[in-house]
Amino acid sequence: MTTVEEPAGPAGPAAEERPIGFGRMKRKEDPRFVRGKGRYVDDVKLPGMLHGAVLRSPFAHARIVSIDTSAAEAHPKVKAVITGETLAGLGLAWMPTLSMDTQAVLATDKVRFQGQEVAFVVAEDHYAARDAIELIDVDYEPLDPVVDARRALDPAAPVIRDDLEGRTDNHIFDWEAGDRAATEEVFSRADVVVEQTMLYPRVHPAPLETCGAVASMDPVDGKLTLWTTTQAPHAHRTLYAMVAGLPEHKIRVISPDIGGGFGNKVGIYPGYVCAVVGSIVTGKPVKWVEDRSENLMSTSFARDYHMNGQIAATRDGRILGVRVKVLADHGAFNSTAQPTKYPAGFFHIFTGSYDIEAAHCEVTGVYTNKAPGGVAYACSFRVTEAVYLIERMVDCLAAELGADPADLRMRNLLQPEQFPYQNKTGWEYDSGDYPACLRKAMDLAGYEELRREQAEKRERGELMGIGLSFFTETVGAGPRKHMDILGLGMADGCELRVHPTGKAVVRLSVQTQGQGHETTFAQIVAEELGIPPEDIDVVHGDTDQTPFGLGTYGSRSTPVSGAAAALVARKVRDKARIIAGAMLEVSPDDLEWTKGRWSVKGDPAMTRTIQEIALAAHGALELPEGVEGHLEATTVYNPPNLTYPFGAYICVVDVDPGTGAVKVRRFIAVDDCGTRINPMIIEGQVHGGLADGVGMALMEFIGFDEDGNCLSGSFMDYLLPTALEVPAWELGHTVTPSPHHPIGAKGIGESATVGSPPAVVNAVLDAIGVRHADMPLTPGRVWQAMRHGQVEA
Ligand code: MCN
Ligand code: CUM
Repeated sequence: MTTVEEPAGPAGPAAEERPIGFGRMKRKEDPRFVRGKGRYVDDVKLPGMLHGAVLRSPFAHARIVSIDTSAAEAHPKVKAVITGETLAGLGLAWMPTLSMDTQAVLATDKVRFQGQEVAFVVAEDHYAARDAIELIDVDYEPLDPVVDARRALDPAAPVIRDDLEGRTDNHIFDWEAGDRAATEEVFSRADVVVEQTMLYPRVHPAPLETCGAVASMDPVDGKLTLWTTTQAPHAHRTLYAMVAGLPEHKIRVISPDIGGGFGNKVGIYPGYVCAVVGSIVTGKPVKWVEDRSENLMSTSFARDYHMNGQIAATRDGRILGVRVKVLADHGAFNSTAQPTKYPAGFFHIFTGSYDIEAAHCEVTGVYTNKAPGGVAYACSFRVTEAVYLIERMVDCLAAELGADPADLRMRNLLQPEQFPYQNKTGWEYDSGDYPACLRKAMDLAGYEELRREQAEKRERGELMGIGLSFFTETVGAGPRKHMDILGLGMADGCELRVHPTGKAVVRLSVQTQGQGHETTFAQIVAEELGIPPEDIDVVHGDTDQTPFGLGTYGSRSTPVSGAAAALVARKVRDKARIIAGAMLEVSPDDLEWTKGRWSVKGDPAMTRTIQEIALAAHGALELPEGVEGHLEATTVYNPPNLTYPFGAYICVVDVDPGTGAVKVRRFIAVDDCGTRINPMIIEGQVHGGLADGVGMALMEFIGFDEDGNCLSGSFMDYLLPTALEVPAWELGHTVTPSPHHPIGAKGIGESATVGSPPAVVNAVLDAIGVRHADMPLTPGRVWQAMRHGQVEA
């Protein structure tokens, strides 16, 4: 890895130079992980705990004629067999999805995708539960499945959701953004219009830890404790309360250590609900943890967007407008996660980083006989698809105009003086210096030299490609007046308590899955209060211990909860000022703050550290009228706007002309996430995201055959990139603070996953001289593209 302008290497500075605030610092959580002391859901073992297993549908679409559970019930180790019928008796056969649809917890009438949950067995051990699901006899009557979204609206297509009243087709929603008439107008006067159809294929977040839950309903006090892999513990608790009719204060959701989420752990899966019901009916704790195939085949997928883009420009390369039509495949139940108002998430940021005159998009969502979910996998709520669309379109335009893709981008990027910038579909970009960022990436890459090398290689018949992408994300949902999930507003609480000895605990509503929150949130408080991060404990992932908030996804933790943490610390600092005034017998107005202490202006010897103030706040000191003792505060942060991280990526590939195999030789990523809390963690986030991007561009794909059988149910078929497929990343950064965020920070958690796939694809297509081929660019597809031109999936 190469970095620019970072003072220390990845290991971070020695302990004595550790920052009290922002800067490189090793992760506080890592000592327990590297010692194997992490505590994941599967590590939870309770006395008398039983084990659940899910029976899943072998068919993509079939009517359930009958279910015979007698043999399974007769198994000596089986304690309960739960079917949709059992659940229907409790009013729990269906549950609401995050998109206000309903999803079968256990199928009663039909199965609608391969891998759908049909029955749940609770047994003394995991093996007995798995054995017993084999004993359940389900009589299915197979139905014609809808596998290709492009066939879903065909009048002859079978209706998948006949459970929904009055439904006669597979249509879910139509949604549009931008200005159709203005867009038509700019297209009518354009010199050049380029059109391209592309599929962002179905991929999967594939966290190393699969999803699972341990449910324990205490029959005495009626309290349900649920250890579960969730990115949003509070939202889950409220939903369990609403759906199951359990009192919310009698539910405790604990999200322990999580082995990767990537969006996969945002929603509520039938297995969680079954574990809860299993515990209620047996009176014992019930553990359910899915296996790899279950995770890949049945939990939240990502993407599956069929897009048709058109870009209009002048002959000399000024982009005038963009319009897009999308067919969105949402699977069998519409359970995508996104703020209610936006059924296509934030796809309408597809205008990208360019100064264009008009834009319009139409998105149609349809049901298919595939696993539900969607908008997972470091997606920033469909920003991934939007960035891919515009960055491929710009390259298509460059090809049409015979322009250099870097020049064309540079020519059309928004200029620093245009911020805050109102884009043509309703977003207000907060800040940026795009040309500086692109220039930096080009300098790091040695862009001009690379083009010369490419030209020489071409002469020798060698296929080298250089691909660019420039992305703008919108992350950090709310504000709450525009953004909610199932009616829950997207704002986050935060509580901070400074103990008498000056150590502190900060309680968050967001939940880390590997992003290092235990470190970075301590650093935010440290920056504001001057208490060393080691002395600040970060508590999260337990609804009994933390304030309400909507959780971690859409890279919202830093933009929303990070702001809350800074503001709650400032509240504590303000209170500390009053107490310091009382201690020093001066007016608080006469005090000034330097990190970690309040001092009398002009008399630095008259000073009290935050630790001294904390002790006094709990002591005998007489406090001014109306000032309560102790040193703590709470806050709820409702963001005024989202944050707009951006970046310029350059990928260099070599393609083997004989096999179509792609070697990613270099990858240069310059990111701007505003103020950088912990550069080492940021780099880790970017490394992971870049690997994701290479994976999606070249290898990852959830495929189906024409009967709707999932062809990607194992890591033998669903290929994840390893160290062998990725290069040593070359990172750089620029810093454009967000003007509305208390510490100027923007999100970073999804930037690289969002920004990198188009750079890789653009590089491969540049190497082989083909305008478009759909991901994943496997050797077979590249080979086909080299021979036959465009390849669409
Ligand atoms: N950070 C920073 N300075 C900034 C911005 C962020 O130091 N200016 C730090 C943060 O404080 C945090 C990390 O970088 O420790 C990521 O912050 P943020 O961008 O706020 O993203 P979230 O914490 O909300 O994480 C969510 C994001 C999403 S949505 C997916 S998907 C994804 C991602 O994080 N899933 C991940 N990165 C992941 N990384 C790991 N290891 N595991 C996952 O499941
Ligand atoms: Cu869309 S994947 Mo992340 O937002 O948890």
